[in-house]
Amino acid sequence: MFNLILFGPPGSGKGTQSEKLISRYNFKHLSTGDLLRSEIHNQTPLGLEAKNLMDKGHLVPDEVVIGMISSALDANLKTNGFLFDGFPRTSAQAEALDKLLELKKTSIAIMLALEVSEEELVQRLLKRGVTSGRSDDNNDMVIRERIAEYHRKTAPVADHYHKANKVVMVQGEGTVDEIFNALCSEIDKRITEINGTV
Ligand code: B4P
Repeated sequence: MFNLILFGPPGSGKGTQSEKLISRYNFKHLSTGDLLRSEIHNQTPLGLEAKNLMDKGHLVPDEVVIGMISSALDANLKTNGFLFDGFPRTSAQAEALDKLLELKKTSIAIMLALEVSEEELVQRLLKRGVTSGRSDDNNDMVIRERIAEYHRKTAPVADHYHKANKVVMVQGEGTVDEIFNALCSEIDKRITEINGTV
């Protein structure tokens, strides 16, 4: 199983690139943002709690997202790899993910971290807010709070994987195809290393 984390601040293109990557590599896509929006759409108690936090630009509690990921892993054991998009977002989530994967006798092969400037992030999210109907995208203050949450709680997650030598930084500004090609080249390199042909 080849498992990868697509990492980066809100609006860095994780969702955009994930769609293309799953179609090329046939990974199982696990996006905690999508899973939470589906709970909100279905008006479940979990969705109502999550919406309240997401609309303020805050993260949803660790136990909620870890529970969602644990169920999703169990439901997809036959995949040839997972693409984690927007997860893990805290150090506690990263530790939980390592343990869940270990139980399944697998691990993270690589973390690809998209680098995008703060002004570009804000512009992209405001632009998406015009058409997406996402309430966390149409307010400059909420977007900046999401970016602040990222610096406070999510950026340290990269250190966790740095220690294991699994992080590769990728330029996240440019055309979608340029960024996609850079991501594919890093994935292909890692697959080759793992297969021991280098
Ligand atoms: P997410 O759904 O994960 O999404 P995101 O951070 O908004 O953005 P992403 O990086 O996927 O951006 P995208 O590709 O779409 O999170 C939403 C919220 O859910 C969080 O704030 C949090 O509250 C909660 N949550 C989710 N996971 C959680 C967790 N694990 N723990 C706790 N809480 C959690 O791109 C954005 C825009 O940029 C798009 O409009 C796109 O078209 C555009 N774009 C993409 N690439 C571009 C490029 N190269 N050039 C120009 N524009 C580009």
